[in-house]
Amino acid sequence: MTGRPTAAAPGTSPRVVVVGAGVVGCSLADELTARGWTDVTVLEQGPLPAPGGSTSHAPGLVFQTSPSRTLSGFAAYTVRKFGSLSVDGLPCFRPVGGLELATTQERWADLHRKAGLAASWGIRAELVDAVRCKDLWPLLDTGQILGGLHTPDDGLARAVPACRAQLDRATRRGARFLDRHTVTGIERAEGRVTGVVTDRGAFPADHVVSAAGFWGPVIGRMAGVDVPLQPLAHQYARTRPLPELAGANDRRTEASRPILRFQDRDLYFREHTDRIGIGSYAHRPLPVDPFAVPPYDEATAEGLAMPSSFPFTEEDFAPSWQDCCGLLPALKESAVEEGFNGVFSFTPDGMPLLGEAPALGGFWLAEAVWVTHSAGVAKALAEWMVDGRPGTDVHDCDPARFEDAQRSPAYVAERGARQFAEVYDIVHPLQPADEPRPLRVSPFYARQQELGAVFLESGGWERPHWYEANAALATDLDVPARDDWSARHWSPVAAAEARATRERVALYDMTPLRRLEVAGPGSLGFLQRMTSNNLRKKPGSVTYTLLLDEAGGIRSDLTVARLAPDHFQLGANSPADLTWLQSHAPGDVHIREITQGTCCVGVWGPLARALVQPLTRDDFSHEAFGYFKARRTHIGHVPVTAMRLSYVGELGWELYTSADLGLRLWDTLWDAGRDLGVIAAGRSAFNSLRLEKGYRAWGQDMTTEHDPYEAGVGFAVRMDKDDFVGREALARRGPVTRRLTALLLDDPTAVVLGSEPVYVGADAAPGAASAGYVTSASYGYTLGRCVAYAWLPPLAAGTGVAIEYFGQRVPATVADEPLFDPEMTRIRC
Ligand code: FAD
Ligand code: THG
Repeated sequence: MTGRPTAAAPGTSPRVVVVGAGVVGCSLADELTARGWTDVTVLEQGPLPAPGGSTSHAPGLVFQTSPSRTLSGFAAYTVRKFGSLSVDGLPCFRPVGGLELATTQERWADLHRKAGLAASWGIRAELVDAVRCKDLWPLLDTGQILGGLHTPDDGLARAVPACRAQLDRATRRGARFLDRHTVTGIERAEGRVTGVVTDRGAFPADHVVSAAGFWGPVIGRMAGVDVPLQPLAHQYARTRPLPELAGANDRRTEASRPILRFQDRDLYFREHTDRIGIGSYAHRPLPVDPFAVPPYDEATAEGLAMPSSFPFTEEDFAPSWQDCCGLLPALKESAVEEGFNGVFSFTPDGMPLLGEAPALGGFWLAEAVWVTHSAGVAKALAEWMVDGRPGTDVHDCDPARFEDAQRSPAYVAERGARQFAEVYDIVHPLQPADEPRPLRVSPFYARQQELGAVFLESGGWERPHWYEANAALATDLDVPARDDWSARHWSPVAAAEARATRERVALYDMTPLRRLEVAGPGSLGFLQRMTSNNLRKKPGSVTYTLLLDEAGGIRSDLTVARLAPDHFQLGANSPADLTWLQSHAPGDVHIREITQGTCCVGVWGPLARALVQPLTRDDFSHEAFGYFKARRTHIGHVPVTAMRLSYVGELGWELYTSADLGLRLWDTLWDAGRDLGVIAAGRSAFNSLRLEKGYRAWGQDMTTEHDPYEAGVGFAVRMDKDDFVGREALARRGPVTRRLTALLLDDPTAVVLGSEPVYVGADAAPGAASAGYVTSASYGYTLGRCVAYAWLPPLAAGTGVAIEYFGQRVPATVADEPLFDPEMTRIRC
């Protein structure tokens, strides 16, 4: 309901149709009816209670810890909820614990990192030695095991009973579950859904939720909505009964030993009474066309157990069987008794698709969701539908997160297959995909290549992280050596680029920065209402401001340049900013994205004025062109919009022009800067400089879960201006109980990267609950120390804390902000 009115009359429960009665559809019906939306119809093509989707055969392993805080939170809720549900006297979740094994040094190090992630997100986890691994799993051959990560609260979800428990409860509250109803069409009028057509009649609806699992793209096509997921088959096998397990498990509860992961061989295991179940991601990707999957009756008539289960391809499993026998020698005397290739969904970035489709009001997606995350996803979506926003930050699940260029079937297929292959890989947070690249490039790309740019990818864009052409500048710098992990996708050349920016001048490619144009007579009033700062200023002014939600949470931070009375240019963050603004805009306001077709270069450093002034007839002095001002001008032959601001905290301008003139702009600046020692600088230096200056990165440092005051951007809120979204909630807010806190690492050679747990109090024991977690971090080359921002309870400057990095406690100190140039002397000059 992102701002759009629902079609239901006030006081009545809107009519919701959910497509699919897998674990997601059943959870959602439960969560919606629990919130008073009782007019819920769940339509399912197969027969209940096991209609034949991915849920019907899911072995139900729930490992909660993930690099994503959002996903870990979803999983924790699933554990709590399923643990409280029971069917026929048996709980729907068995907390047998989880055990991840390391057989390589790299994995062992990674499990230390993972223990840190668990602590950051509040999940119990303990590193254990090989002996303890064998206590937990007596069938293990410990010969090759270096150690394990034991997570006592992980376990087995019983997916089909969990469906039944939630279905029964939702039914008691008024929901209907209609099986053997195949959805064949989605009805729409004036940009909203109005109903669903099935082979057995039509169902009018105010909201339709596609919880159709890997059939999502099929339902999406009926609604004219892209559902960027790729179904892939994944092998699951069960052994014959093992004498070693005879009597080990209760036939009803099936398992007692921890769910087990052997990621170095892409395998996982669980018990089925006296058999072992084995899942493998080791095989070649096996993509499935969701449009070609046979319906239930046809599939079962052809001998398939269900539509989502394809015949086991033994040759794909054979190498894994050897690995299984190596790990669990008892298997040498056994064999696979039955197996199948089960289908489920993979998205280009591995995250679910959760939220309202931007193009169709009232059409919601809850797709590409694991059993693990299902209850958490359902809760968030139900909150979003009923209250207008989810209770936790879900921006990285929003279907609007993908750019147009990331929605092609070819892209989704390639990236989906890669996600499959990487499920158990050790993936560095900066690690880029290999294909399809390059996809989006700025007009400066050719020059960047000539300068030896090392590109990483984000949002489809090629982004230089540093330039090998600057390597010579780094040779005389004393840059601390790094450990193997933090040295990946990094170079000491970044230090030289940061230094050149602080001492001379550098060009930064800002083309991927999302740009929106807002125009029309209602523009000022609209932007005043949508954002927190006061924009009622003369044309030519730029304002840093926030998009808040109704609860006062930070949806985005923007720069807004008033170029003419009714014409604004916005510097934005995610694609969701555009859809949010568009969904609220009155008829006399036109919003469009101008990122594509334009470009931007940041010219920053103490010599920026010396570089730019000779290229223009306009006066670029501080008096004539002040800080946070904008104007149209020419740089040589190139018409530009110049904005005097800098995310790196130095004197300079962002220069915008159309894409066709971009190369000319770059060359003009480059030639003019030669005598000044201009360099091109990349994202690695950029991130370091912005953290020294204390500038927050939306999505990483702050999200809708945070209000502006705790996030340290309260200066961008003007409570005394006209009313704006979120104002009321901010007026009612309580005292600040946590703060985005600047930390400086004490040891000048230490680094952390982000998502690490932070402990307060020197005596915090290993395994103790962390006080908070790092949001972003970078070495500060000017400060000579690593800077980390972290969410923590309010702490006085000077307080000592410890950040856990690969199991080591790294001392750090709470610092006053900003760490660099608090007087703004470098930027306002
Ligand atoms: P589904 O269960 O597929 O439900 C979607 C439903 O929509 C289906 O019942 C389908 O019939 C119905 N539908 C589709 N089209 C229509 C239509 N046109 N009209 C009406 N109804 C329609 N996850 C874990 O968390 N842990 C695990 O250990 C795990 N192991 C797995 C092992 C295997 C072998 C596989 C294949 C998957 C595994 N998964 C696991 C993933 C997990 O099973 C799925 O992600 C999850 O079950 C998806 O649930 P869902 O409700 O979204 O989809
Ligand atoms: N440039 C432009 N737009 C942007 C960004 C950008 N929009 C998205 C994102 N980046 C916004 N983030 C910031 C963060 C800080 C500043 C600018 C954009 C900044 N802040 C000053 C400060 O906090 O001292 C000025 C604040 C003020 O005067 O109100 O410069 O990089 N175009």
